[in-house]
Amino acid sequence: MVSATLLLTAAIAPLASAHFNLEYPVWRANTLESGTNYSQWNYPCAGVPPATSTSGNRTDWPLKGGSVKLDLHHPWEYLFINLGLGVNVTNFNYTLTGPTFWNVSGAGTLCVDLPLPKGLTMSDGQEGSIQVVTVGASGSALYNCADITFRANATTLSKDECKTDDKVSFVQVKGPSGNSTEGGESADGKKSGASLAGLNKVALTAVVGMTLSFVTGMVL
Ligand SMILES: [Cu+2]
Repeated sequence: MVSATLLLTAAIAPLASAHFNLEYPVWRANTLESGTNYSQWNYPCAGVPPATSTSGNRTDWPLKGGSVKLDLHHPWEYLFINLGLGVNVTNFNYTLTGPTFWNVSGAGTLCVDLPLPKGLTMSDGQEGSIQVVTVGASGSALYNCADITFRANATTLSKDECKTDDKVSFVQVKGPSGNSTEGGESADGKKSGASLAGLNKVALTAVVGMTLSFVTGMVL
């Protein structure tokens, strides 16, 4: 005989563990912690202000792009990872999952090395923020941000630190060009070369139109 309390606990547990963690670069704050005013439903950064010179997290990130590590708790989501430049970013106008976004399946760790869009050259000490957006079945989005400083001596995470779980995979949704590796237009109209380090290792099926190409066994 299972008690009503136990059943209720079992029903609530998935909600409590929902949403996602931005593990790297270190997020602005733990937006899943109770007792805060943060909510991942809030655009653009879950209600968490950016790091300042005296408070908050700011991670050194390589000049040409770096690692992004997520702990995903939902069975699937559409994923957008964006970059904005400056100390107090208001416009996350570069897409790092470009030219469109990813369709992610499976809960668990997703870790990828993301190159910057083509033509975007950073110098040592420049600041920016990474915004991670996930969209679920309802069309509502969840947000988390991490503040970064571009550093010439920063490196991507090691292979040991940056492993995607076997049960997690993603598909890059094709842009109108039908070729996800040749870049597209970002919000500000600049070319965003979407040359994904990881996807380049995989033979993508070039299909014209808004179609999906399945990527399995991502080892990044
Ligand atoms: Cu959730």
